[in-house]
Amino acid sequence: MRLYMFEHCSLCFRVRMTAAIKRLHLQETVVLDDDSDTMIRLVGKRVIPILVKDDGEPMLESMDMVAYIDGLGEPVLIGSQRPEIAAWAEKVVAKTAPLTMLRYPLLGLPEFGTVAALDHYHVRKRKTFGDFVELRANTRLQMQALTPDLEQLDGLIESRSAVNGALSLDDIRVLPLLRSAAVVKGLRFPPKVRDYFEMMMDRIGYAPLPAI
Ligand SMILES: N[C@@H](CCC(=O)N[C@@H](CS)C(=O)NCC(=O)O)C(=O)O
Repeated sequence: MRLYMFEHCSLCFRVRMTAAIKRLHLQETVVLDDDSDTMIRLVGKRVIPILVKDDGEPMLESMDMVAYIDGLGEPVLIGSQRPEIAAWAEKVVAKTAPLTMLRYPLLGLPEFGTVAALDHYHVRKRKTFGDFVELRANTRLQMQALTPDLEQLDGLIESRSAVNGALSLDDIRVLPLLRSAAVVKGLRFPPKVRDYFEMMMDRIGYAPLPAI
C-alpha cells in the first residue's frame, strides 16, 4: 500500500493514524504541492490523499481508506460512534482552517520543498482565504472563536485513549483536527483534550507538527 499525501493534510492523517493503530506498514509518498501530474497520472484529477492498494487500485476517499485498512486483519475501530462528535468535527474544520492553512507553509514541510511548490500553495490558497498576513493578524480573534469548541470537546471526551471510551471512527474524525490545530502557537487545549491528544499521538508514534 502506498499513500500519496501532504504532511499537513488532516485527511491523510486519518489514514496514517489508522495504519499506525493497526501496526501496519504504510509506504508514504509526499507529493509536492505543484505536482498535479502525479495525482492526475494516478486518478485523473488533482486530489490528496490517494491510497494505492497492493493490487494497484487507487482509492480516493479517506474514510474508505480507513475502513479498508481497518479491515485488514482484526478490525480495531469498532467502538460506538456519537453524532455529536461528527457534528463537532464538521463545525470545527471551518474554524481551524483560517488558523492552520497559513501556518503550514511556514513549518518546513516536504510538500513545500521547492519555491515553486510553496508559491503554488500560496497562489491557490490566497484565492480561497485572501491575504495570509491579514488573516494572521486576526489570530487572536480566531483563537477566541475556537475556544468554546475546544471546551465542548473537553466535555465530550470519555477517555484519554479513545474519545468514546473504545477506539472508533470518531477518533479518526477528531485526532487529525487536533494535530492541525496544534500548529497554532498559544492555542490552549483544555486538560482532557490535551491529555487525549498527547496520549493518542504517543500511542501511534507521531510527534506533533511544529507550532508557529
Ligand atoms: N473526499 C476526499 C476529500 C479529499 C480532499 O478534499 N482533499 C483536498 C486536500 S485535504 C484536496 O485534494 N485539495 C485539492 C488540492 O490540494 O489542490 C477525502 O476525504 O479523501
